[in-house]
Amino acid sequence: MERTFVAVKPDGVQRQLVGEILWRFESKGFKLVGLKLIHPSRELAENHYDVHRERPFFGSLVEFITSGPVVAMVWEGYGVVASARKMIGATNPLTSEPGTIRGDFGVNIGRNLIHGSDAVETAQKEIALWFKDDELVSWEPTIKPWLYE
Ligand code: 3AN
Repeated sequence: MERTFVAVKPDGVQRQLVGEILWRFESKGFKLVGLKLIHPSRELAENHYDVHRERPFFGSLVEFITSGPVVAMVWEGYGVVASARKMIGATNPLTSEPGTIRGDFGVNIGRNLIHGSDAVETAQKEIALWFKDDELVSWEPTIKPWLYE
């Protein structure tokens, strides 16, 4: 069973899209196993975006992600890493497909609302960076939903 890291960025929180975004992942059938509101430190933001350190937008990216609270979450389910990326949409919201989160709610690449891990390995690293072990909860629904064969 896979897990992925998803974060509603400060623009998504301030535009009050947290409920909408949670709803999309819940109703798709993924299981919430971690959730917190956190104002990220510069150190956390720089670690999270380490692969972009040499990119021209690194400074403004870190500035933005540390500018306010972020909703950090971990979702679990079969194929959740790739599926979450699909639900989130392309990096630039102007070209993200309608029906995706960025495609439905965004217009600017620097304000693209949400982050989702790009691969299973990245997800493991990001989950470990943002969450302590005891902040993640493994649970089984009492009533089995009709999601899987
Ligand atoms: P994604 O979040 O779709 O995986 P990445 O990993 O390529 O996209 O980029 C990480 C973040 O950096 C994006 N979510 C976006 O906020 C920002 N970013 C990427 N490319 C640009 C760009 N050309 N100009 C400004 N910000 C960018």
